[in-house]
Amino acid sequence: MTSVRDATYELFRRHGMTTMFGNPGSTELPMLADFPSDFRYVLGLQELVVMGMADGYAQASGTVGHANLHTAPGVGNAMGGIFNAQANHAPLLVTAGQQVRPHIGIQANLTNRDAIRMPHPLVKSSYEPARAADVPHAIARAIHLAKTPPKGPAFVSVPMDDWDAEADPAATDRIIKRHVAGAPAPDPDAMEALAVSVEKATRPVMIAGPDIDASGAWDIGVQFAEKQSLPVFAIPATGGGRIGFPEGHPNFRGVLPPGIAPVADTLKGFDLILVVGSSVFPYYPYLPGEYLPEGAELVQLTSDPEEAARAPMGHAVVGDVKKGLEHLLGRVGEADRDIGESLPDPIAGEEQSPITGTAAMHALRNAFPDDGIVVLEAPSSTLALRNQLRISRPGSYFFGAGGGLGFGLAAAVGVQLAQPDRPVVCVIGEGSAQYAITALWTAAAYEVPMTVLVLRNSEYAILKWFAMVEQVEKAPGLDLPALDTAAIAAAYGLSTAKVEDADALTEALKTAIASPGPALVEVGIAPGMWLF
Ligand SMILES: Cc1ncc(C[n+]2csc(CCOP(=O)(O)OP(=O)(O)O)c2C)c(N)n1
Repeated sequence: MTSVRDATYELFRRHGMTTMFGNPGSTELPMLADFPSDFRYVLGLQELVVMGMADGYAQASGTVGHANLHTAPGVGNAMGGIFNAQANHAPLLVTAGQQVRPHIGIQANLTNRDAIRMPHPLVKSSYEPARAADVPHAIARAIHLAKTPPKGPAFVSVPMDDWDAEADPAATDRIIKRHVAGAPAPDPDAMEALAVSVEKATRPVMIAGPDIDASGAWDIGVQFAEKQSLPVFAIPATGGGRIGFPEGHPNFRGVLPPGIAPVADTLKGFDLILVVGSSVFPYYPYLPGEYLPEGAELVQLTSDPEEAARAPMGHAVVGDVKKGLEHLLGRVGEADRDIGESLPDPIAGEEQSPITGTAAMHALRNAFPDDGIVVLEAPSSTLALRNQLRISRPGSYFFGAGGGLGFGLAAAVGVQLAQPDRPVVCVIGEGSAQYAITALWTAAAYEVPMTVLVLRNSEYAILKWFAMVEQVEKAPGLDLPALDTAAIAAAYGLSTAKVEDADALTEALKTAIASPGPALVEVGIAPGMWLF
């Protein structure tokens, strides 16, 4: 007899999903029984961490990530991470345990009484199979959905007595062998019209979004921008989970500001705004005004019909971003437009003590290896990092596009596991680090050689900036005195260093990046918003 468990693990094998991130409970143990030796289980100590690790792993490996959660309370803990995963378009299978079937009706302890509804608005699908024999099919369905654009998390709740039940061999065989190919190309007529618009435009501009990198279109985007002499901006940093264009490229013009009016202001003078692989736009805070500068037309190319439908202005073409850019590249001729000056080289700014966020990011620049990957969650230094590092390789930047803290440390573990040969540096505020601090335990326990750079400004600096924007005075809870993140990390088993000046920071980072195990460097920085 083939059990539901054996059939499901075979399904995972077929999809290359042999790494499982989880936090086990009694309701998950039957799934984990006789855990096959060709699988790797990565233990997270809390479900938000499990989600972030699986999210980073999925995005950086290009496979479907798998997060296995404890029943209702575990799904509850994971919800912020599920929110982030949908904003990141991270292809994720999220499974959760459930009480044995005879216990569900009487709502015995730990029953998830409405398992399907619980994660509902945040996932592409949410399902609990009607029969044990349907479990492999339900999980296959979730995997296919998770990896079909727009990618995202799909949820399956599995009653714990299902795993030892007998699978239907014929059905299982059919299900395991299925492929679902799905990255539909945009409509050729719409692409033809777009190509004509680009060629006709006097001052076109490209706005690069995260799906360029995620769809593997990095080089094609660069070739297209060069062929048509397009200046390129990145979408606002608040919502871009990945970088879509090399930020050290001569055509790169910077990161768009995040508010409605400032975006229109920055794009003044352009007549065609081509947004590729992004929503339009992940605005925040609310800074109302005109959405577009006068005389400008906007066209968005996105794989996500929902992103296309909800945009407040312009037109949209829905379809695979890589295929869309390939179409444009093949169709347009060379254009020699005057696109003005490249960005000046980043500078560290004047020395001061404590150092600025800008100086800290400059120090990181001086230590950052060519093949390095950044995972970022340092709100008041986000722009300083972008403007100092000018990351210019694909797959080298991951950011929690949803804005839910708890992504950074956890995702860094997953990214490093997916990319063991590339140095991963997680740059994180000391406040943000606390949301998923137990990810440090996983990094130490599994000898994940990532580096963590903690920026300590002893406050929630970004919230003080928001208080100014929102004209809020005397709000409590914005200071963080006496958080000793290095001491916490040492207790979890990381090697640690604490530094206060820029040169020492560069040296400490070089040592940490070269070290074979996980290492954390904490630096004191001045409070404030660091934009350059
Ligand atoms: C789950 C969650 N809770 C609360 C917030 C609100 N929030 C946004 S930024 C921030 C402060 C981050 O502090 P820190 O990491 O020290 O960075 P800094 O602002 O000082 O740069 C908070 C609490 C959030 N984004 N997500």
